Amino acid sequence: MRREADPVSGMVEEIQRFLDDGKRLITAQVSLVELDAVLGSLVGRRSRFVELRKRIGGLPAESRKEVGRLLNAAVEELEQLGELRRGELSVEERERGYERERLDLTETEPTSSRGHGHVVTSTHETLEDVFVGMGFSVAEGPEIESDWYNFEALNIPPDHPARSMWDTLYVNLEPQGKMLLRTHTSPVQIRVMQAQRPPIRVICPGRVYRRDTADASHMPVFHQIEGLVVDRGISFADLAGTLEAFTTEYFGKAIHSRLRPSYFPFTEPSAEFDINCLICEGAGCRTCGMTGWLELGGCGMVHPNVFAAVGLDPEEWTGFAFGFGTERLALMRYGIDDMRELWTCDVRFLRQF
Ligand code: FA5
Repeated sequence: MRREADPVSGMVEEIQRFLDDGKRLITAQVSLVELDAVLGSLVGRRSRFVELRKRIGGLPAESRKEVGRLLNAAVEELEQLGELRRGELSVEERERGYERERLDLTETEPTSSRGHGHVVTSTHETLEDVFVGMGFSVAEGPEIESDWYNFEALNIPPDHPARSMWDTLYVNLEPQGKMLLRTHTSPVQIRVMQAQRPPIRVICPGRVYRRDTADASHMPVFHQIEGLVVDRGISFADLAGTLEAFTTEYFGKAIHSRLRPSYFPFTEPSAEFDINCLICEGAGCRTCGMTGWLELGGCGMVHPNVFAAVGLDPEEWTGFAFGFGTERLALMRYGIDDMRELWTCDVRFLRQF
């Protein structure tokens, strides 16, 4: 037969369990926030203690006082233990905070090896800064061009002998058809004149492609920077003055430049723009082909046929254009004697610039 449990001793056992569980929980907490939550569930307003106290009312009257005293003693013990643990945890948390905020003056940052722009990129950027400072804006065009932009609009019809100087790779594209890797940045002149009315003062930097064999001053892939000025009453003197101002700004006052008569189908008259070879100082070396001068680019007054191709009246508008090789400028500026060095991508070399 099952014996009825004695409610008083059952309650006493439960208070003991409440005390044991409480002690274990309080000592197990590792943060003040968690400790507060545990104390709340043990002795707070909606806690195990409040529940036990309610149940004391259901015990026989003669044992209520004794059981109540036991419960109060258990609560007091848990509260004291809670205070003790709170003190310990506050010290630990403060120390952890000090540790976090401690400034280790012996700590060293590992040095990172950040790269920087290639010398051709930084040359373009410097050139852009110089020309923007002179009132030019910057335009870009596609590297794969049509025959019309690269040749015909520039007064180079299909049978023109100048085409052989600028031989290049042709590609078939959908839907454009036969296209070519542009041989110079001059097609961007055409695109700019189609897109905006004069006055125009623009530079066009970019990559170009030719069937040239790599040597100390040539590469099959290289960069140019094109310049175009169109307005009323522009003269050859404006061209010479602009190039002189650019040379002084970019190379310094000591560097001389010269214009040599030349021929380009899209300019008339045309000239080559040379500066003193900075490597041999005019004595002659393999970079300047023993001449003492290094050709930087071509220039001239915009040909009337080019104006006609873009619908500008050559009687009303005049202009000049120029095109430099960026690598040649970089060689000159940094005293590098072989253009191929720029393309070997040896970081020990590139790091110097
Ligand atoms: C032209 O490309 C003309 N479009 C320049 C021009 C623009 C003339 C506007 C008149 C008006 P040229 O083929 O000479 O011209 O090339 C211009 C410059 O590019 C050269 O002076 C040289 O500095 C550079 N260059 C030419 N070929 C190479 C090459 N293979 N490698 C590196 N640089 C080169």
